[in-house]
Amino acid sequence: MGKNIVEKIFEAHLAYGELKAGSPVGLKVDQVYTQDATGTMAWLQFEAMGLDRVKVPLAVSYVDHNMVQSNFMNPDDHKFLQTVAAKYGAYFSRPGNGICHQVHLEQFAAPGKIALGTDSHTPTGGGMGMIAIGVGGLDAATVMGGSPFEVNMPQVVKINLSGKLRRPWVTAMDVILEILRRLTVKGGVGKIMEYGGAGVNDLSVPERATITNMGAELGATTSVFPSDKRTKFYLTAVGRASEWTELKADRGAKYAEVIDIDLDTIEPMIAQPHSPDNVVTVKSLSGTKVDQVCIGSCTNSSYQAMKAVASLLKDNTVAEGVNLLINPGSKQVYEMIAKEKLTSEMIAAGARMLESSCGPCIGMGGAPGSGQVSVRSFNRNFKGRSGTKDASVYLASPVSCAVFAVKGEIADPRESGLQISPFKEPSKYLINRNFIIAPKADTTDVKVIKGPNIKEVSVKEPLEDTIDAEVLLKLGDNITTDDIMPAGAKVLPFRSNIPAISEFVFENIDKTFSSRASEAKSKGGGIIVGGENYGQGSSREHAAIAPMFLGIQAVLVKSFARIHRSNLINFGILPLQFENPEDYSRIAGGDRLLIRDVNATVSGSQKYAVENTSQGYGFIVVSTLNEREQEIIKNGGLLPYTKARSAR
Ligand code: MIC
Ligand code: SF4
Repeated sequence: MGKNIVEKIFEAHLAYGELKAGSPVGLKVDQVYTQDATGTMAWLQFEAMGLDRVKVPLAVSYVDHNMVQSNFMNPDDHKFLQTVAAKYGAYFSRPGNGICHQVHLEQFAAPGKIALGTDSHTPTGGGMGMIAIGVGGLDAATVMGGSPFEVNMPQVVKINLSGKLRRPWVTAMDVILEILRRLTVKGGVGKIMEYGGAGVNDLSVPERATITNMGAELGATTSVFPSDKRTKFYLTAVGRASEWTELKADRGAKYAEVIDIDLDTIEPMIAQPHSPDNVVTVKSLSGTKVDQVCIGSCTNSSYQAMKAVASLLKDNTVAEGVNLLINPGSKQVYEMIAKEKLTSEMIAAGARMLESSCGPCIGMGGAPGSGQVSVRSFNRNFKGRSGTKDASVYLASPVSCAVFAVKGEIADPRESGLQISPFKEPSKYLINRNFIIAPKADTTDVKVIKGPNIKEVSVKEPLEDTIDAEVLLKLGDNITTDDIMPAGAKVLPFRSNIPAISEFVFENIDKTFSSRASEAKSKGGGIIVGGENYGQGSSREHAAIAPMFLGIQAVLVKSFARIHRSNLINFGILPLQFENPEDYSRIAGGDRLLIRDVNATVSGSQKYAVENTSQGYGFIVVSTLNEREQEIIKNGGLLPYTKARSAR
């Protein structure tokens, strides 16, 4: 029987299990990478395992998020990450070297491999024909410690591309925005998007990477393209031709679903506030005044994107009412555009050039003003993520963004009257690895340096047999990890300090949450109730560790996003779902919920009888834990579970 690409890669890496949708499979992982905002926890957890060296063929520690350095905390984290990488045999990508996903694509991504990253946009590597999956820090640490990575086998959906993009005004960003419009932020949950069809050939690796990167916003486990002559061309151009292998689906390969996209029909698209799937055509918003434009992020900061932007800005001026911020994705991209005098076109037009880092995408600077309109070539526009709660953030391609910056308003780029020079994919990129420190064989003399803000990882007690807890918060659908555990310049410096960061849990939704939770902790703890797709967005495990620290026992929702569900389990919070979604509307904030025989139910029927003792009625909730997850939950999380196993 013909195989699809996902089956081929999974099969070649299978440690245990069966490639049957929904059942757990263990995979041998080739590469693991961390970024600084999630990496400090991941590396502290790795350190706690007591091993001498990482047990994966390649590990990389990147620094790209916490770059504002308004005090000692960020640079202390950087020093820790540098020394811990040196100690345990990982590469270190120095601050300034660029956004992890862009650098990884340039330097390490290779077809046919499996990579994990402690960041939800790790699927960027899918543009290179690899399976690249975003995970929580503890999952990454366990895999670096030599365990296989366990995931429930996703369904494989084929996105069948035909035709050609109408360049230069229509870009890969418009393709993924159109897919988000059709499928929504829940459309990819439990699925891998595998791209195929004749239209694949029209897209370069960086363009494919834009599409797989933002596949994260579909909720998909990952997305992957074939490895073909365009992949070979790119790998050759970045000096890694020997890492190319061909990878394509067999004729007759089976898919759970096939979605057809004709590239010829794609128009410039834009996501409106406050969700990446709230997509319409750019044309339909023509005339909307713009205050800020940001170009960059791991989605759209390649050489190709920057070159297009520079060419549009050439001999133009950023409109009077607009601030334009640009962050090239990597030092290599930056160096290359500087050499070609493209940065001078940007600067001359009035762009404010930022360093190669996440920057405004995660609210590390570049917040828009009150009530302002900001259009960004980024991937997420959740309310408040920019740092300004009442800002209206839109998402569009770098080309569209540059047009808006010059025009001062949203305008169909095709009718803007601006010029853009044709782009030819370079056959040779500038290559400079001087900001990547390679691992050394002998690490005995390396000392790991931890600043005073770096605190040990908190651990939960084993699961209690009775949960009698208060509903501390009742939320709607699509709650993001930015809602649960906000990021931004104020909060991100506390990523290595759980007691301190816990004070910010749900801060943008309910300022009293952390104090109420702390109060409830001694009286049985708290429960959070939510709707569909709870925990969508980032991989930050702080959205589970901090609630755990505050005494949250269970999260009860209609459905979960994948990475967040795993993070809850890893930190011992019971992930529960309504058996009958209609019971959601009966619960009120402040109700007390009572569940008995929790341990037996976790390893038995997984159907829990819940008593709402405040309102006096009962209902059923379920969990869908596989065997390993059941044991993890009972032990109080993955760390105590691992300890218990190794003590056996
Ligand atoms: C994000 O885009 O939200 C982040 C910041 O990159 C997160 C990781 C984090 O919270 O550190 C992600 O996407 O996983
Ligand atoms: Fe960084 Fe933004 Fe990409 Fe997250 S989405 S990795 S914050 S650039």
